[in-house]
Amino acid sequence: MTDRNRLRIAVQKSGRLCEGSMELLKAIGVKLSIRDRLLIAHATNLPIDLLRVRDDDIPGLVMDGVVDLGFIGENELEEKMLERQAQGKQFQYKTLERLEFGGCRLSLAVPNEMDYQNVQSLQGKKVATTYPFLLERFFREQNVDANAVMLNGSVEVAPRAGLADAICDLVSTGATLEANGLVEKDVIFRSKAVLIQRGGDMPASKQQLIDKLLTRINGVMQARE
Ligand code: PRT
Ligand code: ZN
Repeated sequence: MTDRNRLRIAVQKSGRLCEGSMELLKAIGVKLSIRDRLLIAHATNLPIDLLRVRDDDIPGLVMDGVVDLGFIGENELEEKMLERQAQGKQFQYKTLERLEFGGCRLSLAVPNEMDYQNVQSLQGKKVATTYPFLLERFFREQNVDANAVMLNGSVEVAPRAGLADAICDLVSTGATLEANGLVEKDVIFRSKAVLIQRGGDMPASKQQLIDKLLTRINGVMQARE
């Protein structure tokens, strides 16, 4: 069981944000005893519990106030915010710090052979993505009438598989696009990992601990500049 008086922080259990989040926690002096299969890890020197989950779950856990803080990519956070807005659900949170890891961009990419002038070239086309809300917002802003096709994985093979005409996916080095015969055309969102806090009142003791962690994070980030 967890104690509600302890600060609860959600981190990605494994994946691209895991190492950066865990390294930062270590650098600011949070000592953790992690047992690989367990969802919860306790800090041994501070009243902090870590919830180790899939990154997709983190924005919701913070917005529902289930955890106090979360490390998450802005892409996932903004998508969840738009999704909740569309559903009329609450999406309160506060960004405490933009971090120096997890950098990537959400980009439109098309097959090498496609005649693409600008985003208007996608009029009436199908675009595969894991981020339909971010993509549809971009299409609305650009006055393009195109269809977002939701895929949770293998987005980059969708055009070859005949599922879509183009894709909108996260890119960091560009190697995945190139390996799949795709060219990056428009960046629709730039993302980094952020540390977010839930909305609502925070007990004074927890807020003091958050402030202490933030001061240390700023110190670590300055030292790394
Ligand atoms: O299991 P879980 O749900 O927790 O993890 P996940 O598989 O959903 O996420 P994960 O670990 O892949 O990514 C977590 C977060 O890392 C993303 O939400 C982004 O904020 C950030 N991030 C940074 C990236 C990338 N860079 C990235 N390159 N997320 C995914 N990619 C993928 C991209 O989707 C594509 O398949 O990497 C491929 C492209 O990489 P390049 O280098 O070939 O361009
Ligand atoms: Zn995920």
